[in-house]
Amino acid sequence: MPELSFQERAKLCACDAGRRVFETMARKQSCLSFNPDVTTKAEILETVRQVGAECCMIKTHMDVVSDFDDDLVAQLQKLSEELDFVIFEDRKFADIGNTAMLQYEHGHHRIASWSHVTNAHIVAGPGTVEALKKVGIPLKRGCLLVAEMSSKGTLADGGPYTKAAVEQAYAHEDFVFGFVAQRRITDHAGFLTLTPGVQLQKGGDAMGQQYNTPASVMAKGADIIQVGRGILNAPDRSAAAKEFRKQSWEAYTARLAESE
Ligand code: UP6
Repeated sequence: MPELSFQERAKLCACDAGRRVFETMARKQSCLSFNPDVTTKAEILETVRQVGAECCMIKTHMDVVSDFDDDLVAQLQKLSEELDFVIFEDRKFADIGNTAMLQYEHGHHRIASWSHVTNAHIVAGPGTVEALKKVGIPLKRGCLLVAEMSSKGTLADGGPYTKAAVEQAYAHEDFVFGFVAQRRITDHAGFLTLTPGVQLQKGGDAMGQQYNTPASVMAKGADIIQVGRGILNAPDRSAAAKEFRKQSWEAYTARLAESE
């Protein structure tokens, strides 16, 4: 099947937030999502200001932020407009439908009210995503399903579990627009693949994370490379983000050229 551009794929995506992601990638020429996994509001905003211009998406873990408040959300939203990126709260919902729905809409973080995109595990069965969708659709939100993980020994490793994620995505295309996965897992061009576990050199950390390079994950069908410490711990974050952006965008354009 010929490889389609992100603009063309936006038209095949049935989810409002998903289309916004594809369109942002095309407009900005960026396949880079950065996760500032830091624990204070000031550090998050500082790092996003440093690298947001290079990114199509900023992925957060608000439950690690000690001083989370509404002002952090307001400032992040403002930066998302100024620097043109989509906000993705990596909540990895995994509970029964009713609980996941409450967690998405309520509580300290009220994720659905500000995050364009969130994600979910499929371990509890289809009820999780069905319930999240009830909250997310009226707000034009979107969801990625965690189909494969980057960590050593993961049970989400490409077998029947991963296939079940694809089935759940097809059943909810207006809300689910893709996967967190290590490679492309469906031919449906309206679904997007976001791949975490990316650094400029192959390797890992001391706690089971496994890293591949931008070019190698893009060759396996990643559309967005998810990078955290590869940028966060770099001596010049902005320069590092530029390098990740360049390497992944070049791999994307090469993929398009090869399929012509
Ligand atoms: N993440 C993974 N692997 C997965 C799914 N999600 O690493 O399979 C998330 C982590 C972290 C980020 O929760 O926020 O992606 C990776 O960060 P790092 O680049 O600093 O390892």
